[in-house]
Amino acid sequence: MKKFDPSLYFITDSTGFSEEEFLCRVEQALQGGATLLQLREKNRTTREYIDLAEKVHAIAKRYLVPLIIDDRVDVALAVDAEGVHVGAEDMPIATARKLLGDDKIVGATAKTVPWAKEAYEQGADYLGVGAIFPTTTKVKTVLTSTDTLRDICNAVPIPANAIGGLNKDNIDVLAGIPIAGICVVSAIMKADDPKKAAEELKARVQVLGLC
Ligand code: TZP
Ligand code: MG
Repeated sequence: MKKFDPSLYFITDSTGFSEEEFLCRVEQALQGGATLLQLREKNRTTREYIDLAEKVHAIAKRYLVPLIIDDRVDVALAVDAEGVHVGAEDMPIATARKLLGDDKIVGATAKTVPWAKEAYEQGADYLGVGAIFPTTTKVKTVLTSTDTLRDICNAVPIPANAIGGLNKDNIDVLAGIPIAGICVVSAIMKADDPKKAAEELKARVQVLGLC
């Protein structure tokens, strides 16, 4: 089984940034200690997605951080990324697994216990659970309670991460829930100083003993 550390999972959003600024922010997040990286692009052509993924992968490799591609198994294969993340409307987990093989990471979104169990049975390596708080990131989601998050963590043997509106000032609500980590977009992506933001989140995650 591939090894990865989901404790501070940074998911990107390049909206509004020049490519240079975006890549700089990704690198700063890794310098600040992000342990897992997801490239999440919604408005690019396949060619543009692959081009950006290659650049992001080159940076991630320098920090020994696995790169997960949101949604697009073809893009993950094209750049030999370490994995893919699929949601409810994306390719089925079992199909992604079949295409990527056992050595790659396949992550999935889960909002209920039955859904989480199904994802595990289909071969998911980790789960993203949320949104815990309302989010300003463009996504089709509903809120998931911390009780459901706890139930999911206890129902499956794979790591489950909390996601959605999380930042250093509100992650205390996760204390005592056996999550494997947190996923954040805005808290790092839109921070004045992404490196400092990642460092602060990492410290908070460690102090709270969340992971
Ligand atoms: N899935 C559920 S919430 C979310 C995704 C992709 C977005 C999280 O973004 P943010 O900015 O950390 O709230
Ligand atoms: Mg998706």
